[in-house]
Amino acid sequence: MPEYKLHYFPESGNSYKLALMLALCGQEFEPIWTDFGSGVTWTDEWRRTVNPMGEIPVLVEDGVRLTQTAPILLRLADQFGKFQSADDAEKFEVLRWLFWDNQKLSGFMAAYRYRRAFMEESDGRVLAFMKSRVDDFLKILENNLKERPFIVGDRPTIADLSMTGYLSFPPNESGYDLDASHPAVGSWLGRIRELPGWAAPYDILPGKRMRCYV
Ligand SMILES: N[C@@H](CCC(=O)N[C@@H](CS)C(=O)NCC(=O)O)C(=O)O
Repeated sequence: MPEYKLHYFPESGNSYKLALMLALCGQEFEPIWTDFGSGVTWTDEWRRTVNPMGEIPVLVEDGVRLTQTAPILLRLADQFGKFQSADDAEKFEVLRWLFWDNQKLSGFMAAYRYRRAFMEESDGRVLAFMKSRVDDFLKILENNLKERPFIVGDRPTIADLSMTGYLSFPPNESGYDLDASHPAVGSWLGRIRELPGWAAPYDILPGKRMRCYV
């Protein structure tokens, strides 16, 4: 079995995507807590030694550093034979939603939630713009999940694990009570929580937390 180390910080939904996938595949990892709030990932030293893209998470697999959650999830799905697509048509769908999630849902939700909950001051106009984008993306997700139990059909795939990344944290951080505002999304999150081995973000991403202002 490969040996994994995960560079992460507890509030990172992108880190949670990988931690959750590893947990659901029965894999352990060594957590490497990163002081994201202090700006360490912006330093030349961190970028030279950990990730030139300046991003968390970084998964180290048998000493090899891997970044970008979408290709990492694809790789883990192949390695462990779990949460894969059944055929080429489904693979296209999984990729389509992974790209959408990275650019739209997770991309905006991550930045919106971070500014809203973990920054002492935030520009109200920036927050309002980001929220309007997140509102639209959640509507798209809700409509998709009204039609099917999981993102691309009857079974969970890595597209589901990617998209739950930022939606599994306590509701006060994002300000969205999804069970009330987006019932199909809320039910889907419930189905994900029932997967054997599921764990909540702050239970599998341990260590010092950032100050939460909301
Ligand atoms: N597409 C990337 C997104 C990673 C990402 O944006 N990570 C955040 C922390 S959760 C980050 O490091 N942001 C720093 C920045 O945007 O400069 C992935 O899937 O790994």
